Amino acid sequence: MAIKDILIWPDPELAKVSEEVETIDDEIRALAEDLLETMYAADGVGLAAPQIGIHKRMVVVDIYGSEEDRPSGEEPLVIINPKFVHKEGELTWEEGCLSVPGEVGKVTRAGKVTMTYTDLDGNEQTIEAEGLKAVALQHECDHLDGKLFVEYLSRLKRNMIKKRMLKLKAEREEEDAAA
Ligand code: GNR
Ligand code: NI
Repeated sequence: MAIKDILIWPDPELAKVSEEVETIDDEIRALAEDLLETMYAADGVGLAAPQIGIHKRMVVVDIYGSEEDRPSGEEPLVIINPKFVHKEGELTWEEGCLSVPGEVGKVTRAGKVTMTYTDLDGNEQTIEAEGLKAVALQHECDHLDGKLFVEYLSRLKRNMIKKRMLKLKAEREEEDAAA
């Protein structure tokens, strides 16, 4: 298990389309552990593999954000090769993204979704979700297609965010060079 660095937008790695997972092996099980650990360390409610530079169609979601706050019986979702089979309604949510730290923006997505995916045991699963869970599933799946929530914002807002992210990245690079 390891906490991985999360890529910051804009980064060409975040814009790539991720590849289907063919077999669930030790590498995939280790990736699931890393995604969960990295998500919890960053206080996120979801994380997609491409955010840590791994272009596989795999995401984790835990809308409770931490193991302490999660009701008993609920487990974090480890989702492999997700596909939406149904979307309905609309829901506008103020979204953030661990790859766009400190920024938020309103995004309108489907309000209710049905998704199929493969779990870590190789079983096909179907889940229905609404509210934050539906938002998070759609946000994470967008990452697998190289899409971030900033793409739903106005060009003006997106450009302001891009400037701040470039500044943040430059500052971090300076810190790393000094270390
Ligand atoms: O932690 C996260 N919070 C969040 C809040 C509103 C809508 C979507 C999200 S997902 C985000 C974690 C993340 O960036 N996943 O890719
Ligand atoms: Ni995100």
